[in-house]
Amino acid sequence: MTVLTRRTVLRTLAATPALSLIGMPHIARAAEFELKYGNNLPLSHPLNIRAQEAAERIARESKGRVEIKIFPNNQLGGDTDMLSQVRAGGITFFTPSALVIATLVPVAAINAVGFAFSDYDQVWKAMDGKLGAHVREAISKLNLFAFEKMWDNGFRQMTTSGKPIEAAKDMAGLKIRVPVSPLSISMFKALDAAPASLQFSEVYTALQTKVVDAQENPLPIIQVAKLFEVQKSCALSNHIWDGFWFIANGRAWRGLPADIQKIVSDAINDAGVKQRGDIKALNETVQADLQSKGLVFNKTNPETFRAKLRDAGFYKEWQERFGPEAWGLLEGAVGKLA
Ligand code: X2X
Repeated sequence: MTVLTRRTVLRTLAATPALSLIGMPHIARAAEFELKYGNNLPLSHPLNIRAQEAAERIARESKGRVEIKIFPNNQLGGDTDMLSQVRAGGITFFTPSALVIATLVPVAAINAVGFAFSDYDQVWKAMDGKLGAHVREAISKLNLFAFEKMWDNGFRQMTTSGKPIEAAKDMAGLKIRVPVSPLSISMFKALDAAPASLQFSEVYTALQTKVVDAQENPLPIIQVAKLFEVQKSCALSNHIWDGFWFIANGRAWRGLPADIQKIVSDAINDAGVKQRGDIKALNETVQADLQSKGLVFNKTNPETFRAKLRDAGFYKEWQERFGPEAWGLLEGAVGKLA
């Protein structure tokens, strides 16, 4: 039998986690619902800042029953991997861009038709209205749940390490990275460029090693992912409006009690609306910031791009691929396209 001297007692106490000394009620318990959320953006992007806030609100309002663990910046793999994981239930939440979820749900790319939206008023009216509802319905058929409020990625702009892009003719033969999305490939082929699909996780290195010369993304992404370090000029083309759908694995979502579902969806949708405001505010300052870091900006002539897309049959092709209902909803929001 061990005789407990004062010394051994002290040593034992010192090696024991503090919480267990205080007693049972204080021992940290695992949350009843531990939900994982993966995304492809750096922590400093408004999407991650607002998602973190939503996770804290959800923990508070559910009194600790729900814990959402965020895996930012492609920690769990690229977009294609996270899309499989959210379908299989390995993660509960994912925020694919409309372009990316369109590999599963083709109609989801409808908001990304080239030069369709002219401003944010049109965007949010359509995505908070019938067009967004139509896409969410299609997403739900794949046993995924899409929260009502779409999050903002932004109007996409083109950057290059070569000569500036000013008009459609400058696209000829341009090796440009685009997301893994049929619409992006089709659009840049119609512009006579040489598009290559890469997951976002690979973009910085692909530009740095000159596997591609150009890429296209909204300015806040170019800023937080530091793409200005490996690109020279930026053409303000506004060629696609892109947003993120906040989606959940359908089975995991339906498995949550109704009161928890309400807490989670209220927090996520509110955070989404705030995130739109963050991007709007960022849009006021981001160009000056990128300029100060050496990126050279130029305007483009959008009519040359539109004419080229029209002549190449891009609008006609996608009108057929999306079908009359979705195309009608898009044109209802933005006017005639084809
Ligand atoms: O991959 C991209 O370019 C990004 C970050 O904009 C998307 O998620 C589509």
